[in-house]
Amino acid sequence: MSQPISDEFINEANVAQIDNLNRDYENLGEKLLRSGIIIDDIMEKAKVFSVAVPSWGVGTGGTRFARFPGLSEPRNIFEKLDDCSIIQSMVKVTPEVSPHFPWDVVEDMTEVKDYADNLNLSFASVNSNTFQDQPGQAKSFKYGSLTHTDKQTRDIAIQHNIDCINWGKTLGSKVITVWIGDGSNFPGQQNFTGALERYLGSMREIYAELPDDWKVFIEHKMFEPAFYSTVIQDWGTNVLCAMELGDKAYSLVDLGHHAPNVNIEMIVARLIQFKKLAGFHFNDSKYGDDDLDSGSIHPYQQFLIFNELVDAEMRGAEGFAPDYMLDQSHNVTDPIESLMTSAMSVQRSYTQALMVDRPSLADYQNGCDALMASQTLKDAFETDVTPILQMARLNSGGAIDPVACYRAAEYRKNIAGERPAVQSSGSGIV
Ligand code: PSV
Ligand code: MN
Repeated sequence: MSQPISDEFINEANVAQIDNLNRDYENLGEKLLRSGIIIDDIMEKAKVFSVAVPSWGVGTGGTRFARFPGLSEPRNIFEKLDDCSIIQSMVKVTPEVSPHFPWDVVEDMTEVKDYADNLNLSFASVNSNTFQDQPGQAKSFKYGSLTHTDKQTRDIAIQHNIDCINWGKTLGSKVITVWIGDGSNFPGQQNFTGALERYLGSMREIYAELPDDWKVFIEHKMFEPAFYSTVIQDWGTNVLCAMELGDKAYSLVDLGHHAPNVNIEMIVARLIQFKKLAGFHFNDSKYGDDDLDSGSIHPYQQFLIFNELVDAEMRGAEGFAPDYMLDQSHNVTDPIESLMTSAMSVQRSYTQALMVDRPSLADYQNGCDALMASQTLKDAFETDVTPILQMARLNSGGAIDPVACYRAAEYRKNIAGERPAVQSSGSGIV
């Protein structure tokens, strides 16, 4: 196991910043109190916020063109968990890891569970992978998996999802997320209705294997790897399927999986209203499914999504219990740094959304005052909640400035001997 960054090291790094933080926190507290907001209440909520880290996110990502390996990359699920524990030790909002199978499968999955227990990490949703063929696979997924025209191929994909549920049971997970890359590249290549019927047939078989306390999350995506049509292409198809399947099926929103400029916060509101919101794969994008760091391009959109989520939380919307997860690919940054800043960015949006003066917003909406309604949201978004997030981290034993602390610890350099450089520089998503 890699040498973790110790609590003492984090505490020492914090010492030099505590006085400034106390002053900043006090000033902000005073200012917020003028609007009737008690800063400690907000800080306590920010403290219990949590967003899961994807196991594949700690590896250096790549594009279709190339992958440029980084220093001391994790080579297996155990080393990925080590990196996840570094992230958690700094930011204290990422106690869960979401594994991807078969990438993270080992012969005895109890070893993975024990290893995570030792690191105080637990497991969020398990993710199946039928968008790649595995070595020795009897039938190929080149032309589809759960929706393939050939039943034997569909059966392989169904069985893989059932295997994922079983691995997830060992890990203590309660959710399987299903994303398929199935679709077509040419008009006429695929019968749209037939493909969706086959999808539902396959998903019914998977659904039947869910333990009583499990859920299945359906993830849609507009395009890629299929470039003309994708079977589960948007939230409409997604929620129709979730409704067809039953109460344990929910629709997951990956922020990169929509057409440009789609109003994602409105999709979120609709899914909440009909009790079908599974949760999120947070990331950001400029052009398509870019998998950029959360909040790096559209922080206001991320805030507006949380505005809907906090609205539902405050009014106690029935069945509202979304799962939060990051899903990003880090091609040019240290994945640990990107995941830390992304987790904090998502926590920031949540905290800003807690600042919204909801009674005033409702009055402006009812009074048809468009300008002031919009300004009410802007006021919350423009509040610098940094001292609240820093204080929440400090009180949880994390780092006031996680990136600076992580850099000072020279983690990658220290473990380079244990993790020889990965030779491959080929392309790939993980
Ligand atoms: C597909 O683009 C996706 O968003 C799905 O969540 C996959 O499981 C993940 O990325 C990793 O490829
Ligand atoms: Mn995703």
